[in-house]
Amino acid sequence: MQTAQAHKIDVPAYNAEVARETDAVYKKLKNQYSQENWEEIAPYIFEINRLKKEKNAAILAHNYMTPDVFFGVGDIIGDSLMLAQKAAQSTADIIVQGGVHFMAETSKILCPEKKILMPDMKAGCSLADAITGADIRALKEKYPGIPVVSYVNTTADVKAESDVCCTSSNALKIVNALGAQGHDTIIMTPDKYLAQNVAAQTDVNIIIWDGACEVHERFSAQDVKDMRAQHPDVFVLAHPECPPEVIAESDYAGSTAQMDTYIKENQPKMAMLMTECSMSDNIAANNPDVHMVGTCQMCPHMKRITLPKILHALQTEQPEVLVDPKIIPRARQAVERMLELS
Ligand code: CIZ
Repeated sequence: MQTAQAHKIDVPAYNAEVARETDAVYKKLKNQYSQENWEEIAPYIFEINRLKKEKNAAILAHNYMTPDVFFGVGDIIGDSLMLAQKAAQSTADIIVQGGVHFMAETSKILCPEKKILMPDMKAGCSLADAITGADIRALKEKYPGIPVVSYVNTTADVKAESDVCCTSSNALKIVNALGAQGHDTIIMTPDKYLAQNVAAQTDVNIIIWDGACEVHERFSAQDVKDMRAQHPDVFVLAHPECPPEVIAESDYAGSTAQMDTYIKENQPKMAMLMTECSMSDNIAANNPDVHMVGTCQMCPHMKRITLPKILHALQTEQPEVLVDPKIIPRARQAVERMLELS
């Protein structure tokens, strides 16, 4: 048996059965893990996948999970909203959230009957931390009648106080739909850059909250210029949580799901993603003909979710994410309103 230091977890040794069960994934990830690395990783993948079946559990793996988690144990992969929606449709009793805490709350909001496990409760988000339910109530008092649109990267409490949620892929649609309903002004929280990027594309006036993603705000327009100087043919895709000057220098702006689809469908020869590092690794594994280059930024919260912690959560069925049942219906209403409007 091997032991993971973080949680002193016993896993089977790397043997012929483990190799057989994990070989298909390793073939995909050969460029990312040495054989030696893989022999440490594969027993966790094997044991997690075994335990998932035994406990009727499903693992949600966000696009920012490392490739071992994303490809090795993820049952549902994608962006946070899609993960929560598919979790609600699944027949699993237990959901393990490969992602950050607000995502686990979103899963609980959409499937309150399921047990939602969070492998590391400290996996937070600078955007979710940037605003509280009390802040939204204060905004509503200050600007009566102005609808509040909150990004899905928020706590359940914030969603419950908001009129409608948005994702980075549908934010513009939601704002324009509210505009078409006669609202010439809306409040957008908590991401100032997403709000500025939407404001540049709409006539609706946007009151902007001062939050930012600690990962995406680190990118600069100079990063793009430097990469183009080295690789004039590079195709640059940026996440809308990046500052507007980064978006202006890029060839395409979109959510993680939109970037993924763009690369799949267009197969640029060379691409750079202005987003979290693991997204580039996962895209590279899925698109071997696209040469991924450039800089990326690591999210320290996403990187808290590791195979040993996922295994520990599954074994102990802890820690569980709970949301106040009084909050759930109102938070769900804001998510459902978003789905109607988009
Ligand atoms: O909602 C998500 O999953 C995040 C954090 C970003 C995106 O673009 O998918």
